[in-house]
Amino acid sequence: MLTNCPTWPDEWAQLYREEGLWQGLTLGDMLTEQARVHSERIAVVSGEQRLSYETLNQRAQELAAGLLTLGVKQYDRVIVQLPNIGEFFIVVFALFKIGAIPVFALPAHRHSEISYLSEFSEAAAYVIQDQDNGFDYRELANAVKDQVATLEHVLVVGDPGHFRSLDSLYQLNSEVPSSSGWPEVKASDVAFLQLSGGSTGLPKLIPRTHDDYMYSFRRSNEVCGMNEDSVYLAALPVAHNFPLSSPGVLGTLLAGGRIVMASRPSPDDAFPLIAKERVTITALVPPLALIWMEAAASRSYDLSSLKVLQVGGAKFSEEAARRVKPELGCTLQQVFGMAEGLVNYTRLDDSDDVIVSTQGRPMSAWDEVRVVDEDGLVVKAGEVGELWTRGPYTIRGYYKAEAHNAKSFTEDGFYKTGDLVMVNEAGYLVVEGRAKDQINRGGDKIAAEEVENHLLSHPGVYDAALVSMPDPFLGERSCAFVIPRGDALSVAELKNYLRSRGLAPFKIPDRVLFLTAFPQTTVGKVSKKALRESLLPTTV
Ligand code: OOB
Repeated sequence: MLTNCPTWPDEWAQLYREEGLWQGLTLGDMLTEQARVHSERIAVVSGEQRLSYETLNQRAQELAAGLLTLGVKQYDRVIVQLPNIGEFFIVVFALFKIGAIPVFALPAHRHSEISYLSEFSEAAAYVIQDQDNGFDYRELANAVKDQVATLEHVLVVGDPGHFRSLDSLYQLNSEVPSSSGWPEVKASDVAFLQLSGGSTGLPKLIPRTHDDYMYSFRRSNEVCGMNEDSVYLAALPVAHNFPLSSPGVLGTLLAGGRIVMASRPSPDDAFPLIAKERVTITALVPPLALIWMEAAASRSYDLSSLKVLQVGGAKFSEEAARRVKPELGCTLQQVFGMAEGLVNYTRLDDSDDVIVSTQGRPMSAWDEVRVVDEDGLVVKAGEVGELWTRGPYTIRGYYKAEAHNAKSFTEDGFYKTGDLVMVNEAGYLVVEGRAKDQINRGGDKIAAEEVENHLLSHPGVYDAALVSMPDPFLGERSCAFVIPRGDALSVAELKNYLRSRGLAPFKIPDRVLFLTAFPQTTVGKVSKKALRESLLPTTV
C-alpha cells in the first residue's frame, strides 16, 4: 500500500461499494476489458499514429513487462511529464497495470516543480519526451537526476540522449505478454498522484484510487452523454484532471469512443483536427474559448461535428458564455471541478440561462455540498460562503501532509475548497470568488506563497506579496509587490532570477511593483485586499 494517504473510513467505503459506485475495477482492468470489446476500433489518434483499443492494450502490456524487468516496482512513484501524444496512454496504463504510481506533472513545469515532486514523492523514475515546444526535457532531467537520489531511471520518448529510450523497454511478443506473476493491483489502491493547484508554499499531492476515479469518469460519461460515437479532442494538457476525467480521455476510453490528441490548443492546430476526425466534444479553459470564438468567424473549417464545448478551470464570464452557441454552433457545458474530487456540470438539456449563468451542479447525488461562513457555520440559502464538500470521489486528505490536512479537511471528512460560491434554489453553484491565497491565471493555478518564497530567497528582497489583478483575457494575472532591501532592484532582474530558479513560466509575475511598506490589516498582517485594490482604476 502507498503509505501516508488518508482514505475513506471503512463505513463510507462499504457504503460506496454497496451502492455500486465503487465497482472494484482497476484502470488497468478497464483497458484490458475495452480491448476485448472494442478490439479493432480506434482508441487514440495522435499525429500519424492511430492506436486501436487492442494495440493500445498490447503496447501497455509490453511496456508493463519491460518496466518490471527494469526494476520498477508496485507503489514506486514515477513522474510522468508528457505532452499530448499517444505514448501518454501507453505509459500510464503500463504503470497502472503493475501498480506503479504515476505522478502527473504538466509540460509547463520546470526544475523547481519537477525536483520538488521527485524529491517529495521519492520518485524512482521520470518519463519525458525528448523535446517539445522549444524546450529540451532531457536537460531538465539531467539537473533533476543529479539532485534526487531516489531517481534511478529517466525514460525518454524520442531521442534519449544518454538516458534510456522508452522504445527499448517494450518486451515485444507475438502475443500480449501475460500478466501472471505481476503484482496484484487492487481497485482500492491509489492509482496516481495528481498535483493540487495549492495555496501553500509547496504543492500538495492528491492521491486518487482506481475505485474513486473510475466512478468519477463513469458518472461524468452519463452526465455528458458519452458513447461509442463520441470523439474527444484533448486540447488541454492531458494529465490535468479536467481533460483526463471530466469525462476527458479516460471517460472516452470507457465509452468506447475515440480520443484525438491536439499537440496545441490553438485554432490552427485544433480546427483542422475537428474537421478531419469529426470531433464531437472537447474541453477548454475560458481564455482558449475566447480565442476559438474569435477565430471561428475567420476560418473555413467545418466545425459542425462539435456538439459540446466544455469550459472550466476558471470562471467563464456570462457575457462570453452567451456567445458560444451562436458563434461555435454547439452546446456549452460549464465545468467547475477540482483535482481533489468534486466536479459540477451544467447539464446538456439545461436552459440557456442556467448554462450561461451558473457553474453547474454536482455530478453525483452522493456529493455532499456545504456552504459555510468564516466560522464554519452553514449560511442561509442563496448566500455566498466557502464551499466544503465530501463524496465518493473527493479525497479525504493529501499525500504526506498531516499538518496541512488538519487545516484543509474537517474532522468529518469535508474538503475545504477555498472557493466562495452561492447555491441557487435548483442546487446550481455560482462561483463568486476565492478565500484561498491563489491566483487563477486562465485556469493555471498559482499558489501565492510558493512564488513569494522564491522572491524572498533573493538577497535584494526584504518582503514580497503576490496578488491577482483582473484581466479581460485571462480573468486574472499576477502582480508581485516587492519591498527591496536597500539597493535598487530591477523588474527584469527579478523575473530573470525566478526563471533561473526553474519556476514554470506561468508562475512568473506578470507585473512587479516596488513599495517601501505594505498596507496592513487591523491585526497587522499584509493586507492583500488593499494591495489588490491599489491596482484597480480609481472611480470617482
Ligand atoms: C480544475 O481543477 P484544478 O485542481 O486545477 O483547480 C481547481 C480550482 C477550483 O477549486 C476553483 O478555484 C477553480 O479551480 N475552478 C473554477 C472553475 N473550475 C475550476 N473556478 C470558477 N469556475 C470554474 N468553472 O480546474 C478542474 C478539474 C476538473 C474539471 C474542471 C476543472
